[in-house]
Amino acid sequence: MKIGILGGTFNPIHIGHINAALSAKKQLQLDEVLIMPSGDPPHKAVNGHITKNARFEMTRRAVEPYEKEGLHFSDFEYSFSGDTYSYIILHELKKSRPDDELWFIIGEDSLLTFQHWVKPDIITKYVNLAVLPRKDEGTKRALSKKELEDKASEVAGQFQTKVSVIDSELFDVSSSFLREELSKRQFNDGFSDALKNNIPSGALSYIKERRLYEEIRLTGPKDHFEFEDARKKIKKSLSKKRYQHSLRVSDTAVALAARYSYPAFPARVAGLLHDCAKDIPEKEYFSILKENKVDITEAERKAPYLLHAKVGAIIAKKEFGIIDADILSSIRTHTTGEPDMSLLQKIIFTADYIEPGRDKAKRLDEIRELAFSDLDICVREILFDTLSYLDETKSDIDPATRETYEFYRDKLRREF
Ligand code: DGI
Ligand code: FE
Ligand code: FE
Repeated sequence: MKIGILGGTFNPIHIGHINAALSAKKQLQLDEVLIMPSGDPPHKAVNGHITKNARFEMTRRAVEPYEKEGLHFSDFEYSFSGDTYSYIILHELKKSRPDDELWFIIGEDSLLTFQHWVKPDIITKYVNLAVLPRKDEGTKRALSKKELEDKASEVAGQFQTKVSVIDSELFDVSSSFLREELSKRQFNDGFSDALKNNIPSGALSYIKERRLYEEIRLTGPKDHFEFEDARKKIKKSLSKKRYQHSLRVSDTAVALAARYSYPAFPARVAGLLHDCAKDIPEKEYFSILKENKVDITEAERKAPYLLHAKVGAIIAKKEFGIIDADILSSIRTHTTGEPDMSLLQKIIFTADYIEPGRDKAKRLDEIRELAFSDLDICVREILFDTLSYLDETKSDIDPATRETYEFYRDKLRREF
């Protein structure tokens, strides 16, 4: 088979990458193209505090819909530890598929410096080169077609390999522009057209969920010292037991955030504040909610303690100065959940249930394990147990609790 290999940091992956792969595939009549994110390249710092895992997952989700067009995500380079110079990767790749003809897809800039790469002679022993021309971006030198063809022949001659210049429609996108654009947004914001048009939708939804590239501008506690102020304030407004529970939920939320590549600080703040309204007398809930024009369900009227979640979101905003929409939603839904929750909503919902001080619920060992292996399944199981507990105790069930259970039940059934 003829296989193309498109490597890169993909920070983030964009339509230009996808088109490059498709053009190379068409022109060289490749059977497939492997889209292969780099590990942590020895010569290049990865911008935007994006972890290797995040780049992988973004790329994997972006490429998935192009499977049928012959593009495949490849974790080949990811599985390497240590130095990941191209010559090592390509040698290993060739060993794993000795009968395939490999075409390494590189940009024009890389062709110009190819002679100075580490062991170019080894690279060309195993692969041919497919070169993507680039547009002039001002500072970068762009060659004329003829100059590029000449350079390609020179490299082909010097290393005794095939070098083909891809005749592709160039896409004027750059990852650095997209990073810049991404860093301007906050969780509440949608994506600009520039982002929607240039980043494949699978990658975009992952960026939203993990809040990648977002410069998280919290009001309220922004740093450790302000967190300490909030902690002291919460300590005063809650009973000792409830305060200690809040600290444990905060710590558990941070652990889950680390597990699911969500930023730690908003998780820590949301955990601390999730029960901030718990010790307000129930009759005040009704006036606070009325003042803020928030609807009350039938179940909440019968079991007003449920309202500490909705009231909590209001208190967090007014008394603790939180504006981050993700933190506020996670407080608002921490008791019943809601369908299609954000990652942080699921983290807080789960942390509240599994924090180490909890011992009453059944199956806690199993659920604690699930929390760190599959969060959606965990949320479904917590809701399943909660519903059966409410059923046994003949409590009123809030529609949100049931709808959330049904949402995750059906979602997971579809994925199966
Ligand atoms: O505030 P916490 O005690 O830390 O925890 P929480 O806010 O999750 O509240 C837990 C209680 O809420 C638990 O006893 C189950 C109950 N609950 C959850 N969904 C419903 C519900 N109670 C009723 N009546 N209806 C519900 O839909
Ligand atoms: Fe609560
Ligand atoms: Fe709680």
